[in-house]
Amino acid sequence: MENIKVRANPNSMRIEGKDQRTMRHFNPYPKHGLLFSVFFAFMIFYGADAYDPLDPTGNITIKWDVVSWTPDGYVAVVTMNNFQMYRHIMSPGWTLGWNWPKKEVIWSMVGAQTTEQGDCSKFKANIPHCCKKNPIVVDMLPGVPYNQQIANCCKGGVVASWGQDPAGAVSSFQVSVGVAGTSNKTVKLPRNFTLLGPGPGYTCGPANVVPSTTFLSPDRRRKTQALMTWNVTCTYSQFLARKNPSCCVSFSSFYNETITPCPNCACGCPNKRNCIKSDSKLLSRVGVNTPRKDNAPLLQCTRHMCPIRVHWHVKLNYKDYWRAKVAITNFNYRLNYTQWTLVVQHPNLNNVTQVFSFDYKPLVPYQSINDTGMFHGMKFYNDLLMEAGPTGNVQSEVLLQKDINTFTLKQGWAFPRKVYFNGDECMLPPPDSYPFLPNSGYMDSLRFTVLATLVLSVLMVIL
Ligand SMILES: *[C@@H]1O[C@H](CO)[C@@H](O)[C@H](O)[C@H]1NC(C)=O
Ligand SMILES: *[C@@H]1O[C@H](CO)[C@@H](O)[C@H](O)[C@H]1NC(C)=O
Ligand SMILES: *[C@@H]1O[C@H](CO)[C@@H](O)[C@H](O)[C@H]1NC(C)=O
Ligand SMILES: *[C@@H]1O[C@H](CO)[C@@H](O)[C@H](O)[C@H]1NC(C)=O
Ligand SMILES: *[C@@H]1O[C@H](CO)[C@@H](O)[C@H](O)[C@H]1NC(C)=O
Ligand SMILES: *[C@@H]1O[C@H](CO)[C@@H](O)[C@H](O)[C@H]1NC(C)=O
Ligand SMILES: *[C@@H]1O[C@H](CO)[C@@H](O)[C@H](O)[C@H]1NC(C)=O
Ligand SMILES: CC(=O)N[C@H]1CO[C@H](CO)[C@@H](O)[C@@H]1O
Repeated sequence: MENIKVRANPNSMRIEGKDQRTMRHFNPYPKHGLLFSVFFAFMIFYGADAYDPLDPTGNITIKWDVVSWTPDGYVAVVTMNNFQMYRHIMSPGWTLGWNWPKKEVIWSMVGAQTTEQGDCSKFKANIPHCCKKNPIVVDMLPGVPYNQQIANCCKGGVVASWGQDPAGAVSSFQVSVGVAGTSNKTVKLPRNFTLLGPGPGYTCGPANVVPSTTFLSPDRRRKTQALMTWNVTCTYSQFLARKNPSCCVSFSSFYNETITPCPNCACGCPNKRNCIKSDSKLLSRVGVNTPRKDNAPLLQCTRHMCPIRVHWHVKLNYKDYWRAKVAITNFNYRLNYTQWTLVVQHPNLNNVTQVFSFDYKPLVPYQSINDTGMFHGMKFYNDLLMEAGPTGNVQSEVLLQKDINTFTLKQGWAFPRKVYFNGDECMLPPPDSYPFLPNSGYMDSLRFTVLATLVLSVLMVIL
């Protein structure tokens, strides 16, 4: 799969020079040019800030609902809502930490636990669940006894993305806090929230008291209200999560034999030290696929050294439609991607007619621009992207209706502007390396289409 041959064509040098120029002037957003320039300026100044242009309001909100006051504190239900459209928290799940402002302790928890108890030597009879000033909480694994569960708990910290599965985009636990305030006047909010999910990347704001949540009884006939509610909002920044991208994109087309590979070292070449060749004998060893505690990957050696490659192939050009093929390949021998998502930005996604073998959902982050969509696997069919190897890929085709005014095969128009895998932006090849239409572009592609159609009809007659 990985050994993509790029045909070197010395005759194309002159043409390439010319096209590079046009490519630089090619603006995929003619109408929104200013908007995007302002936006890029913003990105340069606030590069480290957690702002995702394709999901501008994406966040994880952690809500504490005090459901009862106790003699020395309170019981709260903590609910984590993942409002990010396409960034889920995959196994091994979230880790949530905070600091107690005073001498609070956790008497007990339901549906989650702290990783350490800390020093509870001050307590004689009842021993708290956790006495640390900075408790670190993790979800329980599925299958804990029923009396240790609450709704939306015990999923091993796995939380779906809002765009893929709103019902699964929530995780909850209950905490009983002692040596704390016992009324809405005396309670002190926990501080300095940290969220790992499962790696770094999230930054949490301060807790803020918000209007109390109202709950509807299961029969929906009675409303109850939390005694007090506070919210914490956490946002993700890929920049904080990792130095290098974690995926890259390659391109090909029916109108040019060139395959534009992922950029070299797209995901950082220091990885190369520990990579493993796809024909290595080590691969037949038992345990080579076993995930590590620290999630360290075992990558197949490639020129890009990315765990994920997304390939976009412009496959066919019909009269009113065109068709692209999308393939995602996993190069990590130690990771199965569950509930993976692929986000693509392309101006023609406003006219997606059919998506084969993936689910598709348009994302409309700005009311006026419908150019972004999310692909994800079909449940029980290809929502699991298997570890590197012969089964480590998923693929689909997309049929798009042409808008005659904008459709073109020139200047790389048919390739995506942005690609995200699991919420992280993938590195695209440099624009001047895109497969481009031979000079007599339109006629050639027409001839090719006619030829291809002819061959296809002949084949169909024969078969
Ligand atoms: C968090 O996301 C929700 C849902 O998109 C949005 O309504 C809310 O304003 C966001 N909060 C912040 C602080 O961005
Ligand atoms: C607090 O978080 C909940 C989701 O957990 C959200 O529905 C609510 O709008 C938030 N409140 C405020 C004021 O942000
Ligand atoms: C929270 O973090 C800030 C600095 O990051 C620190 O000054 C402050 O003491 C911390 N608060 C608590 C309660 O630990
Ligand atoms: C605190 O609770 C009392 C009733 O127990 C209520 O009247 C008051 O508005 C609450 N204050 C806040 C800040 O929620
Ligand atoms: C991936 O999933 C398959 C099937 O569920 C399993 O056999 C394999 O061990 C998993 N691989 C990893 C790396 O977890
Ligand atoms: C966006 O485009 C999709 C087709 O990809 C269409 O189904 C959807 O209705 C469009 N949404 C808006 C708000 O234009
Ligand atoms: C195919 O595209 C490449 C650029 O990636 C270009 O160098 C080459 O000349 C193109 N081939 C033809 C036949 O035009
Ligand atoms: C050819 C075609 O269907 N064009 C439509 C593409 O989508 C835009 C907006 O979503 C419509 O206005 C076009 O008619």
